[in-house]
Amino acid sequence: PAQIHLRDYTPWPWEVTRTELTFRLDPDATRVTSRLSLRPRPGAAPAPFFLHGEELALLSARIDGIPVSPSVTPEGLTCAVPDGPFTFEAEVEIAPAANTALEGLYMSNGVYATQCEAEGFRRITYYPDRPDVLAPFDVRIESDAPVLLSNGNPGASGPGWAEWHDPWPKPAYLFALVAGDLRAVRDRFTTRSGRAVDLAIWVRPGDEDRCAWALESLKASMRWDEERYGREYDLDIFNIVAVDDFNAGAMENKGLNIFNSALVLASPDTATDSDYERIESVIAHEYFHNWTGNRVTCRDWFQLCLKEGLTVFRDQEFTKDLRSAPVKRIEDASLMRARQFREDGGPLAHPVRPESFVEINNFYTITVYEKGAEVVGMLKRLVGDDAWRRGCDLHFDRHDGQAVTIEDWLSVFEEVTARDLAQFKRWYSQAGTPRVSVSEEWDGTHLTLTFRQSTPPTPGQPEKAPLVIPFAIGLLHPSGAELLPTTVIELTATTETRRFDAAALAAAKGLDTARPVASLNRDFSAPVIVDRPRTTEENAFLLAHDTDPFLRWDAGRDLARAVLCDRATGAAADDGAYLDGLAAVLEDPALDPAFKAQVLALPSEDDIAQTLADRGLPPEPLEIRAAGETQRDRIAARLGDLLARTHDASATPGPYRPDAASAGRRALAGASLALLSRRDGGALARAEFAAAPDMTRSLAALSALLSVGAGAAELAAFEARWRHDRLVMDKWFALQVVRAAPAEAAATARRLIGHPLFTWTTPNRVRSVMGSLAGNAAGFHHPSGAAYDLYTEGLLTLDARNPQTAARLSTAFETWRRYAPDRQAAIRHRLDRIAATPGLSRDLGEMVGRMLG
Ligand code: B3K
Ligand code: ZN
Repeated sequence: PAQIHLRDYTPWPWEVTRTELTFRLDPDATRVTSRLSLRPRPGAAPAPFFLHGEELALLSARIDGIPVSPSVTPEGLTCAVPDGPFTFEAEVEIAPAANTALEGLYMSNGVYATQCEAEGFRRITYYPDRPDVLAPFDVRIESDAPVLLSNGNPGASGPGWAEWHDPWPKPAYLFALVAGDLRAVRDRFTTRSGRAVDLAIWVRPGDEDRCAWALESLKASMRWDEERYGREYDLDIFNIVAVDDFNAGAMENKGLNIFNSALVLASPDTATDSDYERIESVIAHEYFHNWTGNRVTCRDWFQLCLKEGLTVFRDQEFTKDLRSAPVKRIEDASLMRARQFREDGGPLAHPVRPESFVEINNFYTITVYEKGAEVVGMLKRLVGDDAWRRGCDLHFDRHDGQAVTIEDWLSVFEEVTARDLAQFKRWYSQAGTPRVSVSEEWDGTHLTLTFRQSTPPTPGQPEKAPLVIPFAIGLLHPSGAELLPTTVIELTATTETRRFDAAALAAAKGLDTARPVASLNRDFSAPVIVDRPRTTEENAFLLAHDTDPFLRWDAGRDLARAVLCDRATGAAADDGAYLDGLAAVLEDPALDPAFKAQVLALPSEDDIAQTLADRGLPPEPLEIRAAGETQRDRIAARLGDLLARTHDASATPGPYRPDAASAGRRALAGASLALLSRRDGGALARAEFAAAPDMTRSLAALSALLSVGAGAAELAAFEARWRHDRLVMDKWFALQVVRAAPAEAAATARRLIGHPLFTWTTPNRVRSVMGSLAGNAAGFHHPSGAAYDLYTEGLLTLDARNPQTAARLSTAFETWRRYAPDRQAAIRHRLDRIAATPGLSRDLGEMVGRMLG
């Protein structure tokens, strides 16, 4: 399959001035007629007229009303066209009910829905399916379904038909259509300039009572974007539809967002606190795309991070404003370290702006999204809050209605700051996680810090150049007082040195001169690995005293990591300082319960595996699991009474409320309960499960029970109660696999795949079993190889139906080279088997090829 390269970009030689579509909906034979008004783009070089189109039956085509016979290939059509403006009309037939790939027009529980990003519109009709071709759309839908929706503002309608007009020129990837028996939960929002906007969330009958939170979140997002970025909504109506069968989380189609129902529907008895937080942030993310993505879009798919990195950054800011900024920063940094560093360090590493691809859907990655957001955050830190806002305003003013590039984005900041961002731009083109090693010299009065940056080679990029790294640091006096408040050092050369007069800083505070403790990369100011091993004493000190909450958490995490690595490699482990530090955090009344819960969590098994691999020690997943189990037992034994008090003090009496403070208390209660279960065999968890007032506590109790090998009766009771509820059942499927003992994980997953409620056609259900198996590291990598086999079979079964989701799940194998030779061979064998399978999709084929690379 062909590689597409950024360097080959050329604009399309025509412009579409209007797109008119008519849909006559039928599950097996939907007719789509299209009428495109075209004119040559001024200055365009002559080229053949080509329209994308895949899996379409072309029934007829006309140019300026005269029938033509285009030449058709599996990728599209070409035909001769006039020199000046002309219209192109086509009629095609498609079969939405047979579409299990969930790209283009498909059906979910009898509802018609679309997913066009990135290149799904070409499965609906012949079109220049590329993000730099923008047009206003007029859509007519004919169907006996009671609800007929498309983008933009509603036009005329009657029994069996409806028209929609979207005045804002948009690329085809933002097109959407929904039709079916849906119910609306409505509200209204008045923008600050006085435009009244009708809001509606469309769901299946029976789900109406689970929409309130999504609606609240939507209104909060609309308000926030006005206040923080001066951006208003621009249509009379904003629709959100929830569908059960969806490859991604949600999609920002203009005026008609389509969501995975798991990211819309919430009620206290069916959704957890994390679900509520996720829903709030994804509703915001898709809404924010209206400006960062829709009004200003991407020139080509290589620029994906232009909209995704920026929009993730914006939704992170939103969550920080609504909830706890430090806790959100810890969550985002953990995600980067757990998943993005892993991608950056393996065969799938790619720059935030990739330079080539086979299948663009394989590049909706944690690197493009989350590292993309980190790069935006560094830019903001470098230019400052004021220039940030002026730069964003200029970006929106200048590029409204355009499809632009990272160069365009950076140039507005160069303009408002008169600063050269050429070196900064390397963050977009250079893959891999930079390391900053820091060495210290103390001469009795001055502390000299030397920073050395390097980025390891990644596939296709053997040599790396130095980056601009905004590195936030602070200095603490051994008494715990802060000598140097957070200061951002801009590292630009491979080696940089900074000298601090610690004696003078101390004297200014009336303190004696003593060697300070450096607090490095505060607030995770740059997505780098800091190579400056901290001693146990330093970590304990920072955990107790740092003024930066992220670094306090990080120091605790470092203590835990060191203990777990020692245990997992059979070295003597001393957890005294770690346990003392945990106790102090739990006992500190000034700390936020959500923060305490974060400190109480052990690093993930994958984190330990990566840490060991970085030291040249092949990780052994079973040993890592055992190390964690031992450590949890020790925490429970040593801190049991404190945990019991913490648990009781974190109670949230009264009706469930999803706010951050209540959620934080429940998180701490849940984390304490899990540890306490190790002492009482699950007695308390059993009682809590029986009396659980909401899903958060029900699931926390069930999880605690399963992790101590109990909970069979509760699992059965849960199933009996929730059998009819697909979203709750996803949790039931997932939890059993995640909590299964290593030797039983594959068998548990196999049994669940045989469960009557399992189906390969709903991605959420597939992920709840397959994704959870990959998430159970000790089970996935069990030496029997049973999980590898099951996973391989699963990927192939899924690939035949839904290549995009299969390709995404295949990343479970991306770490294969970090393991010992026998395990490497075992995984390689399965990857080879997948690669050799006839009829493999382009999606999965590309992923496996890169992993074997
Ligand atoms: N833009 C969509 C993702 C589309 C996924 C295509 N494979 C959701 C989002 O990032 O907001
Ligand atoms: Zn997005």
